[in-house]
Amino acid sequence: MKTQVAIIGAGPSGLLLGQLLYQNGIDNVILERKSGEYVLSRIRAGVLEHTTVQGLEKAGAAERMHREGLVHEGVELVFNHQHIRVDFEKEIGKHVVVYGQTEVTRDLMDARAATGGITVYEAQDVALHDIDGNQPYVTYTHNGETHRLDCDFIAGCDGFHGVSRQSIPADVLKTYERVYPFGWLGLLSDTPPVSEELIYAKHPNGFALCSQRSTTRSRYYLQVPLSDTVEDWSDERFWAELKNRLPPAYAARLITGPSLEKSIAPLRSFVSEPMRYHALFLAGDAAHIVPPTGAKGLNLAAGDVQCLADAFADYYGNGSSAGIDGYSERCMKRVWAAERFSWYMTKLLHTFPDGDEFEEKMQQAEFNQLKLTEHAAKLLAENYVGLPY
Ligand code: FAS
Ligand code: PHB
Repeated sequence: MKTQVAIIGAGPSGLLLGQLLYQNGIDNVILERKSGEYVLSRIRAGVLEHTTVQGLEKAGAAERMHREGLVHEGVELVFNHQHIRVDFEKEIGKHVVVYGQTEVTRDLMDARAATGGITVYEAQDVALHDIDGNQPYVTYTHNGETHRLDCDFIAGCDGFHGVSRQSIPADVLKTYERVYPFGWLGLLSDTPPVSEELIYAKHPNGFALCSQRSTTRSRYYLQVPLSDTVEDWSDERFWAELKNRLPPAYAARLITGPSLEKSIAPLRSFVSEPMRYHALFLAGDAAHIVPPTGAKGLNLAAGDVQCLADAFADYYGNGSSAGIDGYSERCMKRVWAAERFSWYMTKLLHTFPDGDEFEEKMQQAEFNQLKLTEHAAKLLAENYVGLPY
């Protein structure tokens, strides 16, 4: 089989890239290790920046998001029961849309199926070949048979544990990493959200986040030690600890119910440079990871992919390689800005096991800055709603 761009991974990055390439008349094939059902079963992000909304509109996959997504014009920060509301519309005249990654993925899958785009699910043993030569190709096995996919370029959209980043020689790749000494225990429930807007709460016991998927489905998170497992946390224990960490007024009106899903995600900041190696281009979690405190992971991926689609459109449409040659440098500016913001929000709102009283005072002073100075709140709003790609 031959195509112009071979895409590895059918998460949001791969699917959005596939759609944007289709819109530009660029042939592409997606190879995904798991089944479509498995990909949809993963509960992840919930907040879409305006550039991600634009990407879905360009991909022809925004109709249900506009119909069902919830426009949020602000967010609440609670610091040991002191409140701040950061008003996006007042500070920067923009908003975010709350719409689950699962639904984004479903919409992109449906849009791709409507175009007849080829996605090979359960493609095993994907391997990249001749990426620094003049005849790059990918091999994989499917239903016990080995296949070869010849291509001009390979887009590594296969996430943090994928094969693409590992295909770049170690002496070429530079990586940066910070692993945080805690994880997030997430719970999904068919209960009405405790508040209209998201609440990021810092408490001596640890961080808590109140998010949502709709007016009847909520998503909550608790900071937990890395040694904890989901089995340590019954629904009852989760709800009781969430109430501990929320201000009394919210705790009193929290509606609890059975969990639909519970999982623990580790938190790390990670960047690998460059995001291009000859015919191979990395996008999304394959290239970088952010702690979810800044709601950036999915949105960074969407920004990478829009850059990459523009670059391929320039190459195939105008014969210019300026976009693909400048891809990594252009993405890195936004990636590092998002890494900084996600690290900042994580440092501000979590209780660090090795933190001392000085750290606590620094967190309180930072929170006071947000409460008392206009430009601090404006800067947070600009970063949360999303920087241009
Ligand atoms: P993904 O990891 O989503 O997709 C990569 C795809 O490639 C997967 O389907 C995988 O099966 C496939 N793949 C991997 N190796 C392969 C191989 N060798 N061959 C073929 N296919 C292969 N972000 C937020 O903004 N907010 C959150 O709350 C949040 N929570 C998260 C919770 C967890 C547990 C995780 C892991 C991430 C979370 N994220 C969150 C970040 C997440 O949303 C990512 O940013 C987003 O999924 C990035 O999308 P992709 O780059 O497509 O990577
Ligand atoms: C979510 O709804 O899953 C979510 C929202 C905001 C975050 C992280 C996760 O910062």
